[in-house]
Amino acid sequence: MADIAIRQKNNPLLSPKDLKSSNENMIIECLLNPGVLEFNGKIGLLIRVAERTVQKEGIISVPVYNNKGKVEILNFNLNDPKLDATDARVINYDGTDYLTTISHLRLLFSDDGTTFYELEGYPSIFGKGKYESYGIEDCRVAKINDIYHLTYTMVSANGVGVGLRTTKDWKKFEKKGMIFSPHNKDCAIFEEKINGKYYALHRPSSPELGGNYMWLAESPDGIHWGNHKCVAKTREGKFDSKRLGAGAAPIKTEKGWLEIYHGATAENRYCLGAMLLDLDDPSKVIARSDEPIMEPIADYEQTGFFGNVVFTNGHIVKDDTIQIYYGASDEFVCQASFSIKEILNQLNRS
Ligand code: MAN
Repeated sequence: MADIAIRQKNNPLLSPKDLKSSNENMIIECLLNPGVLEFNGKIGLLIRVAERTVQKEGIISVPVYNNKGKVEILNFNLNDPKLDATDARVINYDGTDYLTTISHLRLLFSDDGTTFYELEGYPSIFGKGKYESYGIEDCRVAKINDIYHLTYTMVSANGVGVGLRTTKDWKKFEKKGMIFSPHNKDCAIFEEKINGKYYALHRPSSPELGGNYMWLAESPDGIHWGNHKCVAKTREGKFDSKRLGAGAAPIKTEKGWLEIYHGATAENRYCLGAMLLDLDDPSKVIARSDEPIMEPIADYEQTGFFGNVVFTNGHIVKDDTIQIYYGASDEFVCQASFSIKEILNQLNRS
């Protein structure tokens, strides 16, 4: 079997019932896909909290932020022929897509890596303005020198793009705006410069010609990005046949930059794979897993808000161990570990 993840026995570490909703009109539907950071000797998870409005019989209600940053609720009749509500994550009404939940990012800390708590004084991060009116999601955290770079998905009716905010203390944040315009997500910035330039993996989507492929961009300042190159495409018949996207910042090893990524099939089965990028020129892929290094096989990975999903965008690396935090079934936050050596061995065999 290809799955080489060692799952934490206390999984799931966090479930929707473990946190309080952001206000009394909302209920937490899912906790998922945390960004991971180390700060003041603690491990921090920047968890995506997806909330939904309380539902009434015969009606589907969806939340959106208005221009003032307040949640507004839109109601649609379930038997309205203009409504398509077949996907748990997104509905379509008369040609417009709406998310069934709206996400914000909540910071939790831990001293042992498995028990997490909220600390007063560290605010949640909410979407604001017309490019985040459907919320913000799936944040990657890259620490460059002493500055944390947060790259996250900005969601609105205008499309899905990548936003950047920076912070040093997790209390004050600087907004740098949208760094990759729609449709784009899954952006992971490398934590050190290569030959004097910043690099980032990102995932534009080009449905008519091309696909959901992983790209690399470079930048002189970490804010303005160019010289885009396509580094990895979907592969027919494999676990990443429909889409793939970067996880967290690539890990520097002797053999190259190791990137753990997610790959999905047309049936929306999300697995994790790995690829190795050249240390000097990360647009060159040296090796890539033929089979996933992790698959949704535990019951909490198969059943939940959106089942058959393991999705990671955050980890801690200690010597040979990568401790990933991941979203399972788009509902739970879990943890698993990999040996770097073992991943590299598996890549060699591919
Ligand atoms: C999207 C991602 C995640 C989510 C998966 C699975 O591609 O952006 O937010 O976990 O779908 O639903």
